[in-house]
Amino acid sequence: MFLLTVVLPALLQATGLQATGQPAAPDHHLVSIKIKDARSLDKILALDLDIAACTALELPARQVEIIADDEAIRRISKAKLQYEIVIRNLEDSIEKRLAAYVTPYTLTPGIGKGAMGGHYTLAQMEAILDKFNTTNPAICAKKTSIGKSIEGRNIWMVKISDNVNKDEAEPEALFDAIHHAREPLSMSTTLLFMDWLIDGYGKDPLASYLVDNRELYFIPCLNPDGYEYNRRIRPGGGGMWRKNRRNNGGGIFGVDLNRNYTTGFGLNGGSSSDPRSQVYRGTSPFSEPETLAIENFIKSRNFTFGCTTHTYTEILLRPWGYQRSEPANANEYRIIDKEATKVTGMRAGPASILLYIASGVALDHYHQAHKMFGYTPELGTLAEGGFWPNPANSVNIANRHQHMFRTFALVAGASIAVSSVLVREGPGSNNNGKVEPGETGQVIVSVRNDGSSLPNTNVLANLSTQTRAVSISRSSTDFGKLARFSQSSNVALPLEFKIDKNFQGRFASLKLDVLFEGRKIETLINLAFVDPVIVLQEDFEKDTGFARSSNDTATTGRFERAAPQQTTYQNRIYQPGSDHTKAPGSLCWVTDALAGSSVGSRDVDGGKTSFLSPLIDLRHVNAATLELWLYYSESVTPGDPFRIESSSDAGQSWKTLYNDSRSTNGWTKLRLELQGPMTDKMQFRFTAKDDSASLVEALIDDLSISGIVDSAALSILGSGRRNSTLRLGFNGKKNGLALLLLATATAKLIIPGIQGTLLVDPAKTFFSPALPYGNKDRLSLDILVPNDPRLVTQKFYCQQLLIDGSELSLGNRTFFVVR
Ligand code: 0X9
Ligand code: CA
Ligand code: ZN
Ligand code: CA
Repeated sequence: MFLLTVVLPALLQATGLQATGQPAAPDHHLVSIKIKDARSLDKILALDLDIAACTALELPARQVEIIADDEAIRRISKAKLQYEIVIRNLEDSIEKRLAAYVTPYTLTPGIGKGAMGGHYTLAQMEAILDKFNTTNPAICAKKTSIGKSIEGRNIWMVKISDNVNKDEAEPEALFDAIHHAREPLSMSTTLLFMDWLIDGYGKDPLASYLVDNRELYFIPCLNPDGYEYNRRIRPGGGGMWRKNRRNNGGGIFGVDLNRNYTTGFGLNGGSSSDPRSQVYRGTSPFSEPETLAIENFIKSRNFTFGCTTHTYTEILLRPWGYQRSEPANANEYRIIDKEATKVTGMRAGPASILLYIASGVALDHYHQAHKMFGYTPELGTLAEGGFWPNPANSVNIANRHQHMFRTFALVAGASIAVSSVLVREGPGSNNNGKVEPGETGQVIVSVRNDGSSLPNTNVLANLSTQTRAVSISRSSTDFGKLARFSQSSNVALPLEFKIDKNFQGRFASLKLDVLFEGRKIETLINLAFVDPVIVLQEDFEKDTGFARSSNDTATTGRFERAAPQQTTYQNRIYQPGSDHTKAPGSLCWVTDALAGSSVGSRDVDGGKTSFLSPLIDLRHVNAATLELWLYYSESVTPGDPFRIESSSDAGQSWKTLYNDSRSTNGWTKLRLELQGPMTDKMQFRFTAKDDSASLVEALIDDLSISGIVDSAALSILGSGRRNSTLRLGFNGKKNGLALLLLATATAKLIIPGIQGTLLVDPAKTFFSPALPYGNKDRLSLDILVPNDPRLVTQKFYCQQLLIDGSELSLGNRTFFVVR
């Protein structure tokens, strides 16, 4: 018996027969069909083709990707649709592609490697769920079966929360995956989110908060039969089975589980009554044990949120699916969309409007029958491997969508955010727009709840001072329990502080904490009493260590430092014919400088492209801002955003400073405030991407960093690479002289008659000739790093000695390392 069950499927497969006694299904091809107008989409839908992905309908270059056998291709061509076979023999081609990845890979160290072409098998998923539980039983429950599939497999559910075996009064969210058997990434992305919660508990503040304050339920494989079937027909990955394994008779199998829900069942042509169809809805709502199991499970709980994950297209869908309109609370959905897509810039909207009508789908049912928020993310792109991405791409896709999962878990309950923090002069001030020594200042805080329930605690704002000369006269605002999807501000009674009238400093800082449910959102408030100055300026005419990222996924239009050529499309200049710097400047960072020979050539395509600054030491800069000139063109609205991020830990984590899909229609100056304490590992990243079919061009030029610095400041821009330029920015005094101290060792010496501290070892210091400031109060000096291998890894410490008449002062110490 044992032998039979193991050998029989393999034998049947070898002879081209399946266990049903039917000949193996013919291979499929990936076909892309152009949509010229609404009628051609209707035509495609009427042909009942197997749709794999669909570009959002409002885009100019719309297309639908179809999984088609030879017979389907004949129907497409008979219908006179314009099509292209993108991948022939899809399954074979995927299997080969995945087999080429011999290196073992893990999604995270916590989750092992996938045995199905890098994707997890059902048995592996079960083992992973068991491991989650055994290593962390306090917050991750044992897997529980919510029912059996049509072939008798268990449908597993796992709960993650604190006091996990108790039913607590915490907001509940549901995450399910694998409604469709061929969408393994929906499972692995969900498992990665679970892993992050469990592993991050007690370490990561957000993971800990979510585990402590939510009850999160996971069903990572709703369709185990279909999933196992794919493994049987394609053990190395690449199976194209979508539905469950219902025997419809006549050798025809499967019901589309995502057409089998009551809400909208069978309406508006969004499903099929033909058992052969890929969107066969079944004989009645919940005719299938899998959908019935999840429905009964949802009825037994009190969910406010349901995320039912699919692949692919890289789009976020919400109700309605079955009719072309939005539900009454579309505004609440829009608030969630905005946060959920912040990291990826994914397009979000009603499924029926963005894609096509699909009826009897889970997201509509979650919304209508269970009053949940219902979302379907469609993860990944064809370029990344479609339904069966390579391991490297899977890791990428799963990681970049984690912010969305975290957002969903958050908005299932209260999700408090600070909308704005404004500082203005208080009563009795001189009304010059600046809070100055001797005056009172006010802080106006606006907070909002972007989530679907009241917080458990009141929301408080607390003002404290970081500077001794500032005293706080009103330190806290109580916003009460902020209602769901509401905003509030303390404008009627602002927080108040006073600055000592004898305060001599250039700069003071305050801290504002917004507190709720044991969480804290910190905002630093900078008060400047002198004007900020430019510390570093970069026109990109030389190589100062800015470099393109090695993680680019774009296939064309990647960033380079070059002189741009003009590109025009429909009378609009997408790429200007010159940089922003005054002549003789000519270079800037641009997404392929050459003019495209035709529309869409040489612009960003097929993914993202980034360039990064070198690491910059900005510890001496207060209230720092990044200024730059941007020229951004995107042919559709809303299109792909251009993003600027900062890191204070050498690129380990990033904070978004700018994320906007709007075209700038010319060179535009951006001024971006850098929050938080500056470090010696500051870095900036600039990213253009084109996930949708549109024309994208981005150019950056004339960048500068400004802030408030003490006397004799010195800043360095450069990678330290041999033969590259190091740019030194000196801040001093008009008519003064700057001396550069360059040393190989540090010290800490007070020298009588000199202000400040000597921070380099005088015995190991070189002095530059004196540099005259003339009629400016800043200087820029470029040094070419010598091409001397003996200097590699040598660290040089630098300090400015400023000579201003008879006054001498020493500034901050900074450094560079030769590479
Ligand atoms: O068709 C589906 O079930 C989903 N797409 S998939 O390619 N993963 O099969 C989309 C469901 C919701 N979409 C619409 N109502 N259009
Ligand atoms: Ca709990
Ligand atoms: Zn799907
Ligand atoms: Ca330039």
